[in-house]
Amino acid sequence: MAKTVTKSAKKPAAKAAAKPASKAAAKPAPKAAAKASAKPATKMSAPKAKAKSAKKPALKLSMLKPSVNNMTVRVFARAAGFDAAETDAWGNTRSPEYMARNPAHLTPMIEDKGLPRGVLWESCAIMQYLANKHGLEKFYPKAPAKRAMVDSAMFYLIGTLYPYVARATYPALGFPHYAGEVGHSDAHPDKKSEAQKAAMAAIAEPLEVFHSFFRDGKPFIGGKHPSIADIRLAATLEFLAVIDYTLPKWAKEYVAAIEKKLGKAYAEPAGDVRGYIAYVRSQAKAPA
Ligand SMILES: N[C@@H](CCC(=O)N[C@@H](CS)C(=O)NCC(=O)O)C(=O)O
Repeated sequence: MAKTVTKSAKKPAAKAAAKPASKAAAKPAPKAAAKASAKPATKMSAPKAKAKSAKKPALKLSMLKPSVNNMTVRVFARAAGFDAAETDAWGNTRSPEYMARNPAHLTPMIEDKGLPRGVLWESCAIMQYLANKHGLEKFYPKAPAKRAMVDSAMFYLIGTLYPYVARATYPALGFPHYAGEVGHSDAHPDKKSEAQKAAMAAIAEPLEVFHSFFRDGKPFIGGKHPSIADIRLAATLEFLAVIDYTLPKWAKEYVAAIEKKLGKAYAEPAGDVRGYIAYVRSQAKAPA
């Protein structure tokens, strides 16, 4: 049975990331195990099924619980049945040890001996690599044309939708802005608020593109089953709760459908993001 173990690299002090209560490790039912339990438990069939389900690919993941970039890979790892060991990198991403391995100081990051530099970051690249390596076609189709649509949706998300989401939500989340942005500067708070509102207003258009173009009447971008692009999109939309963004009806139903389809594999990492959002909102409301 696949399992996901979380260990803390460094105690996140009083930081908010510590707040979201992480439930017990999710144990997704891997295909082989699920198949096995559906079969009558005869002496003949049981050992075979056991042998099949015993070897789940191991995964070493450095992550931050409140982040949707990290939630993406955490959901994927659970849904795909990896035996994932998660290390909480809160407060540790700029340490000399971490920077020596990952000069971009980013999470999520996986470690894998097969990689030229031993590590890999960027949520979409991690999912693509793991899906390629383990032949997870259900999440990442092999046929070039179908795969291209998943890739296009992910690049469009990272390049266009996510920057709007970040500009709109990071001030409320208490996350730092990128250098050069109004939110990062010492501009008047009115100017920062204007930029935040403009970003919020800009979200609707690319969001609709995911619906009308990429889903194109299908339940998910991946068709009947959520692909890695769907996991990436659903996780991204989670951040919008912090600014009370009104999602269109289709998007609410879409996220609910992904959560229903992936079950605990989605709900547990989403719980960490939602817990963090609930925490920052409670702090914002608290009297000074
Ligand atoms: N495009 C990247 C974004 C990764 C990212 O921004 N990670 C942030 C957390 S949301 C991080 O690890 N920041 C720590 C740091 O910069 O030190 C992805 O999708 O993985």
